[in-house]
Order: sequence, then structure tokens, then C-alpha cells
Amino acid sequence: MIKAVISGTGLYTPPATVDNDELVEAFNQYVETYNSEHADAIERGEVEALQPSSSEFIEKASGIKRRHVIDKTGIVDPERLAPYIPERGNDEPSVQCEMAVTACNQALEQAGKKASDVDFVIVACSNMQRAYPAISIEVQAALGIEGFAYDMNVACSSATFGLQAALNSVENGSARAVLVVSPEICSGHLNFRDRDSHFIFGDACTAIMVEREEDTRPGQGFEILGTRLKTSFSNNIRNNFGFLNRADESGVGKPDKLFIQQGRKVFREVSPLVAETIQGHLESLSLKPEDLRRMWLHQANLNMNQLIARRVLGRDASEDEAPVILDEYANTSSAGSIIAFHKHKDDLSSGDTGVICSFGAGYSIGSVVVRRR
Ligand code: CO8
Repeated sequence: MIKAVISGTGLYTPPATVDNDELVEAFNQYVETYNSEHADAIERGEVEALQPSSSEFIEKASGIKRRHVIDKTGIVDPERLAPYIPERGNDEPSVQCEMAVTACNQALEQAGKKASDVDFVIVACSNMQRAYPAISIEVQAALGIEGFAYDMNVACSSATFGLQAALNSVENGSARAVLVVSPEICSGHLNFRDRDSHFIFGDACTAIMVEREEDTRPGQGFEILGTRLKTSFSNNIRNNFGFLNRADESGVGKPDKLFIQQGRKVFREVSPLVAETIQGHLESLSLKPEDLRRMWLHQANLNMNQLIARRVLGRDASEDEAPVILDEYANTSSAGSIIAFHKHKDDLSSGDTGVICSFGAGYSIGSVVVRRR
């Protein structure tokens, strides 16, 4: 049987950053203006006054300190509170394609391979910049890859679900090597006017090279021991933006056409599901929690990750066992667990076992157990 390994990873980090204080300052200026413009209606009880945000709350509730973004100027402008990303002409690369190419080239370099060694490109992320042609086919062309490509979206779990598709393709012989790339521009669909969620997301792009073991050097990369995917429908994380919006003008521009969530419910419902999924997955591979050297968890909320790690291990996890990148990146949707893997994998020794685990909208959970070769 053909075995698949992760032979390289890549990461594109946008240079611009917005820290909590900058974000809160812009939001609170917007709140002040809104409340003074609606002062009379607020006084009459017809309009609810907006409440200010705070950096202390953000860091305590989520662990997030700053985020990288494609455009900072529009996000910190209180009159706009949305990124400014000019449209590109049809003959120019899309923003997601540019991010993807940078991350893929890094993954190829780490794997010691050329684009001609790859047969399949998956763009797996929460939002596509356009409906068609597929972003993945544009990335495939930009890299000069023969073969095939497709886009897929399972929100925060896109990359781990993409990893399973890559693994299947390598194992069944339909591709020698696959690039799974996640260009997440979360700032594009985050409501920066919503106090409950304006701080949650950042932008980044990851790439993972999955290829046949026989094409890699001995000791290179990580063997994929198995994948486990779980979905369970929930409206608690939702975005109603879609191609039918124009068929009912009354909904255009409403807050539900951006990211909305019941954060507390998500926290309560998803955490135990994730711990159970990892535990069940380990058991099916005849592994015990104490066999785990590292957990590269989805990076949405620090408290949530600590709770999940505690449930899986039966004790608190150290930062070495469950690395954190959300303090610097915030939630980058499907890229989060892969950024953690990319930045915190090279110190592992041969035989060390770890789990990459994503979770989010859907609900969706993806668990990928890997072992350092
Ligand atoms: N500043 C100050 N106070 C605030 C703020 C703020 N910004 N926001 C809320 N508060 C107040 C609330 O009003 C509330 O006040 P009170 O107690 O008086 O009612 C109090 O703080 C507590 O509010 P919450 O209960 O909402 O606070 P939590 O402790 O639950 O923290 C979090 C909120 C951080 C959102 C937390 O619930 C959380 O992280 N939950 C998990 C969410 C999660 O993991 N979601 C995954 C979503 S990502 C995903 O799936 C990908 C989707 C597709 C990608 C989308 C890209 C855009």
C-alpha cells in the first residue's frame, strides 16, 4: 500500500498588524459617533446605545493580542471599519492566489520538490474571492502544475478535511503529490462594527505538501497515521452571504451577511465534542493520550484550547505540548492549526506523535494524527 507523508509546509503572513488597542480605539470612536448621532432616539428608548469594547476583555476572553491583516488602513478607520482591498483585473492574480503561491513555494522548498512533482492542488478555506473559475485552478496555473485542482470549504476545518482528501489521493494513486493551501482573508467577512466579534479574526495563508513516502528522503517529514472527520449541523456560527442575496434585496447589507456567532454556546458545545473526537481517534489507532507529544489545535480561543487539552490529557498541557499562535495571529480559520504545526514541528524527534485538530463552523472537526519520521 502507498503511504503518504507531510513533507513540507509553508506560511504567508501579511506584514500589517493591528493590536487590540488600535482595534478598540477605532471601534470606540465609531460607538461614540453612533451614540451622539442617535442621542435623541437613545434618550427616548427607541434605539439602543452601543457599548464600548475593551482590550482587557479581548485578551482575557480569547488570548488574542494582535492580528495580521491584508489591509490595516480601512480596518482602523472608524468611518469605514472594513479592509480596503481594491478589485483586481481579470489578467492580474487574485489576492488569494498571490498568498497561496508564496505559501506553496515555501512548502515545495521545504519538501525539496518542484511544481512538476505535484499533480493536485486543493484550495481549502472559508471564503473564496469569487465564484469561478476555481481559485485552486488559478494557483495551479500560477505554479505551473499539470494535473488537476479544486476548491473546498468546511470553514475552520477546511485544511484538515483537505488533508484527508490529499491523503486519499496519494494512497489511491491518483496523485503523486498534493498541495493543500488555505488562503484565509477572514478580515473580508468580519463585522468590525460588532462588539462581540470584531476582535476575533486575522489573515494568513498556509500550505501543506502531502506526497508518497517512496518519493521522500528517509526521516523526512511526518507520516500520516490517520484522519478522522466529524460534522454536526449548528446555526451557532453562520454567514448568510451567498449568490441568492440579490434575489431578495431586503437582506442585502444586513449583519447576517457577515460572520455571526453565539460564542459562548460554541465554546460550550464544541469543546467536549473535540476532546471526544481526538480521544476516539487515538483509541482507533491504538494510541493513548500519553503517547501524544504535541497537539496543534485550532487557534480560536486560548481558554477553549486549554480546556480541550486538559480533557484529552487528564491534566493541564504545557505550551510546549499545545503551542499557541492565536496571540499573534488571532483566529485565521482553517490556517490556524496549520500555522501552529508549521512553526512548532521541527523540534520533534523521530517517533514523536502529535495531532493536528481543527474545529469550527458546521460544526466541523478534523483530526489528523501524525508521527515524526
Ligand atoms: N469588550 C468588552 N466587553 C465585551 C466585548 C468587548 N469586545 N464583547 C462582549 N463583551 C461583554 C458581553 O457583553 C458580556 O457582558 P455581560 O456579562 O454583562 O452580558 C461579557 O463581555 C461576556 O461576553 P461573552 O459571554 O460573549 O464572552 P465569552 O467569555 O464567551 O467570550 C468569545 C467571547 C471570545 C467569542 C468566546 O465565547 C469564544 O471564543 N468562543 C468560541 C468561539 C469559537 O471558537 N468560534 C469558532 C468560530 S471560527 C469558525 O468556525 C470559522 C468560521 C468561518 C470563518 C469565518 C471568518 C470570518
